[in-house]
Amino acid sequence: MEREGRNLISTAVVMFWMVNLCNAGLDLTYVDPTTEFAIAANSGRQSEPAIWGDWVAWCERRGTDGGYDIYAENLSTNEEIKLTGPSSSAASYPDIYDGLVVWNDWRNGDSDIYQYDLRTRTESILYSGPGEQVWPAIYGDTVVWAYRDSMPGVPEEVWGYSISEDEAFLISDSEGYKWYPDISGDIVVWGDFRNGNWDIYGYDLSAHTELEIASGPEYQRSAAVHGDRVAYEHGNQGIGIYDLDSGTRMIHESQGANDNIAIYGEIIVWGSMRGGRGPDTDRTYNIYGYNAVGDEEFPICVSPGDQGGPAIYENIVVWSDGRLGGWWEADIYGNTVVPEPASILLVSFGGLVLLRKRS
Ligand SMILES: [Ca+2]
Ligand SMILES: [Ca+2]
Ligand SMILES: [Ca+2]
Repeated sequence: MEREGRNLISTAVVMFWMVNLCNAGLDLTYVDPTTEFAIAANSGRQSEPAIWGDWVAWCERRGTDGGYDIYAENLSTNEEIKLTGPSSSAASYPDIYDGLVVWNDWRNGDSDIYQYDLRTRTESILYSGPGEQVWPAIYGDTVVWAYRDSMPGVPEEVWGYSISEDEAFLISDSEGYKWYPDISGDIVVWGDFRNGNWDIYGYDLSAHTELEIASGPEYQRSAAVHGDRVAYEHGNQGIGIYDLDSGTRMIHESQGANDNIAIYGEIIVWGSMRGGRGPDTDRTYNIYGYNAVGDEEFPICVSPGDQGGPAIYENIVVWSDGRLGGWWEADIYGNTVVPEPASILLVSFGGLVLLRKRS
């Protein structure tokens, strides 16, 4: 009886210690290049992947017809679906949340927002209005996008749309360009040129207040949000991480042109060109990750050719990859972020020591 009690205590102590190890930031992260997998390696160009749950959606220029369509694949069943109907040939920038894929689509002349429900297998228009609605992002009941009067040009407004109320609403029409909005919960973030250089602004949909997230002379254009954490491009010097809850900020120093930031939990991913572009094959775009809790950067894909535009859901990272035929023949690849083997050994070793002490 006493022995059983001791074993229980040992187990509890080991588990407590393992939890503490994780909380102390020792759950280092790692991507094993040998577990990489191709998701869409068709002819033509696959790019701009988005991921939620088992589904990955992307923009595809298949073959040589010049049309751009949206496709999706289920990573568990390998089922692939073409989401855009026959009348579309100019669709791009998909995003996905809980089985609903949204994208911008020029089939009606100017860009509108379309949607495909993977649960009911139906495509429909989500929002059609004059001018160019582009770069949609979705979370729950809300879709956000950037808006410009006409092509070409950089958008100058950020809009939101409530799916349940079938109503669009203005989020920001402040002076200056706006860049790729993202949304998580009630928080919308985007790159903003109102101050004469790129900064990061945001909006709290429940408090109805605008948020100045990052400003100053640095080039801060690409931003992403998940929960309370906003990650953003901090010039060529690194990645900024701003905690909306505590108001604290940290800069992870990482030299290179960092762009296309995405975030899930404590993991931030981005495309980076280090050392400037040149004939040297080392100087191409690669995918890197950063664990904000463990304060550790790790490579996700540094294969030959350009890798860019990553997206992340839980521990799965997907990206567009030009290793085989260059950027215009790019494919979609993915891999998983796992605990680094060394930290698994450390946790196991700690547990072993405690068990031996108790016996
Ligand atoms: Ca339109
Ligand atoms: Ca700035
Ligand atoms: Ca391809």
